Amino acid sequence: MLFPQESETRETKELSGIWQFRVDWKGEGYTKGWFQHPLERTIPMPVPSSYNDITQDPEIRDFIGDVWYERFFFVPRSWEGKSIHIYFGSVTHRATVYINGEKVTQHTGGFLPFQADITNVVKVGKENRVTVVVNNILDNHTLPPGRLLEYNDDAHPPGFRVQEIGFDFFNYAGIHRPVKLLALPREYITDIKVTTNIDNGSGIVDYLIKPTTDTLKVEISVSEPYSTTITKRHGSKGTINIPNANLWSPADPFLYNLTVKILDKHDRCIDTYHLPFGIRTIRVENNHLLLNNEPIYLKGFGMHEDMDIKGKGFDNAILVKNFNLLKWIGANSIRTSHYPYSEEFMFYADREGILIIDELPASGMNTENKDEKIFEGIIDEKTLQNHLKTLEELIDRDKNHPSVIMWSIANEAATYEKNAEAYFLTLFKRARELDPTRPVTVVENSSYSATTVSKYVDVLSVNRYYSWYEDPGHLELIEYQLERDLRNWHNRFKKPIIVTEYGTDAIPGLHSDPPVMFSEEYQVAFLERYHKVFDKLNFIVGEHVWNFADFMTKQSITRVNGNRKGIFTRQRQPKSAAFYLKKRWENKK
Ligand code: BDP
Repeated sequence: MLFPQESETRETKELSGIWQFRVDWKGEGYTKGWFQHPLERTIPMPVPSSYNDITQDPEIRDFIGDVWYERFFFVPRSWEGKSIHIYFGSVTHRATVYINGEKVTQHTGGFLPFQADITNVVKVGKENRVTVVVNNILDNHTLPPGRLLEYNDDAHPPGFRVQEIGFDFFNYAGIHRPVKLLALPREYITDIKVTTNIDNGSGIVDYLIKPTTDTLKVEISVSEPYSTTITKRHGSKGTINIPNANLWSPADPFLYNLTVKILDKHDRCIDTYHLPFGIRTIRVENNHLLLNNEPIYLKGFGMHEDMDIKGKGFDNAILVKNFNLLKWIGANSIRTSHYPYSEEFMFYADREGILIIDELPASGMNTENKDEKIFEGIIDEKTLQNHLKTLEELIDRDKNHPSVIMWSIANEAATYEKNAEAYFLTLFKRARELDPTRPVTVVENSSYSATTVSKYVDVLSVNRYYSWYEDPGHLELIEYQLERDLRNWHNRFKKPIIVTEYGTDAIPGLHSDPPVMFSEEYQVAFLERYHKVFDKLNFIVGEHVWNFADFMTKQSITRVNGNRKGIFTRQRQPKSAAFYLKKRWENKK
């Protein structure tokens, strides 16, 4: 599926704005046919946004179940004869979409786009109604997994239930990313795949174009920005050689343009799509991660899509601000912890030269119950099938982004369980089949000796919290414990390591010397000690601090209005550690 864009032959219409919204308190919307008529008793709700923090009603914030969204829109007369589609950047976690009361699609998975052909259900030149039912319930088969806990004891009133989650971010829900109408020609380009290689300074570009009908003529051309065409070819697949290519890298995120056209038998253009692409390679060799055959060291963060009021709702101001901060602090990479981010984010990363570890929404595949084995009957075949489907959707969406340098299959799963091995091996195989050009990893909090999975990764990814969750307050133990641990990982697997999480909560304005936990000084001292170890070990190829910014979580006794491990506050203001990191990263190659 291609990202919706305007072109010589394509039109889009944003359906973002204020929609009507109704909570289905009794779970009766489907049976009562709410989709058949305009919704009654609604309240206004912005799209895109999470709905949780918009009202003053705690029952809406913490609601479990279906909520209904609706808006009216015109399909202009000029769209007569076009192929008309509706695109959702993401709806979290499950969506059912109706147009004028007719069901057009449903989608499970809250962090990836979907699209439906609505040509036959929309009224052209008239007003139409779109209704979206959004469900936020997570179970053992969803990604991320969760469990609906229905209490049946004396301590809780009848019917009391909570959505249990094993991941550490607020379970925001709603229409989180832009909704768009697309008017395409009747025959159009459905997919483009570009992979690149380098040979003696030349860029080798393989392309594969899929039109709606295979027999349609395809024409492609490659150009440099603001410059003339370098080459023009016919055919839906081929290889282009670009001598003295400008390679894409964080230092110079150079993007070429690929213009794809399909032509009718008189060579008249039917459809045009413009894809920016970068020429670069990424691979692992011995202890190194090589970008364009040169070792690269990752400096950056695990992040979240998270903000005051809008929750996980996409916002251009936050997108640009986040990237400005990444640049300001000297970061060159991030991990999309713990789910795929918006497509807008991915395009922006291509442009800005930020490397991305692209993570699936598989966080929380573990249990705190020592007697339970989650990969024995809880996470099962059905979960695996859903995990595979989500992997396929992710690679399909993000395959052309030069910024994406690695796929992360999961975060902190119970990889020490025996059954985890076969589960993850299936996913690794599929990832490599779909994309043999990028390394694959799984982010671990297991020990080097217990994991059954890390032997299959290309790069080891480990999260470590010495002197925070382990031996809290004992900064002096960091070097001893961390060095020993990282050496053990390397000795067993002989692969490069990215420390994908390390960090402490820091409350801005809380100062303490000597440093104590939760102070800004403790966060700085903690990072300094970790960095001493990283700088000593030549198999460490990246440091991703947890987290870029403070973010909301479920309420708990270890969370002071969310997770405060941000280097920036939730409002994107720097804590002391931001200035320390800026100094380090600007000087570290
Ligand atoms: C790690 C998780 C991350 C949490 C972090 C923390 O991967 O999602 O937010 O710990 O506790 O275990 O701050």
